[in-house]
Amino acid sequence: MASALHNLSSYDATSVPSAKGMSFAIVVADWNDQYTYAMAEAAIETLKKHGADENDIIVKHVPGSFELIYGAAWMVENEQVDAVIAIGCVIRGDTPHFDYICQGTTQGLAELNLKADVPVIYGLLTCNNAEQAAERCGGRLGNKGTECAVTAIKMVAYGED
Ligand code: RBF
Repeated sequence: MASALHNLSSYDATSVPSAKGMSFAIVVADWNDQYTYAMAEAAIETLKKHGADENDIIVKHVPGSFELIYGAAWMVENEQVDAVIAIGCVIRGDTPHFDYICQGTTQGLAELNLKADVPVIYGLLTCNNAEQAAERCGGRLGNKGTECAVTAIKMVAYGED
């Protein structure tokens, strides 16, 4: 499970509780949208596959990953959902900006997780290059969106036990 080469789409479907009656918000960053949209699509498909109704899935966009913090907090505050999935993809560039965005976004989402009444799922890809992103958005390492959806369902069920 800890392997960097873990396939993000491979999981034991029998271990996933039914998502029937559960509601979700997905916040998607538009930066690197060829990757983030693929993740969002996979997340939606996976939630539906496990029984969630399409009408119980809210999708809202933010400009970049850094805005996922506000976007996710807004969802927690304003929408009656059982879990929020934050989806973004940061790709290392020539400046240290990458590190600040990754660190800031991660810290913001972690803090929100502590405060929020519902789970906030961390769907931030932090990649050294576009190839690493492609591998995790439907490529040879699966799709991070699938993993996030499964995690969201399990965390909602965790609170219901
Ligand atoms: N947002 C992302 O989601 N992924 C990125 O790879 C990314 N790279 C950025 C690189 C630079 C130089 C800048 C200025 C912004 C970048 N952003 C990226 C956007 C960031 O998350 C946020 O939207 C902006 O910094 C807000 O002005």
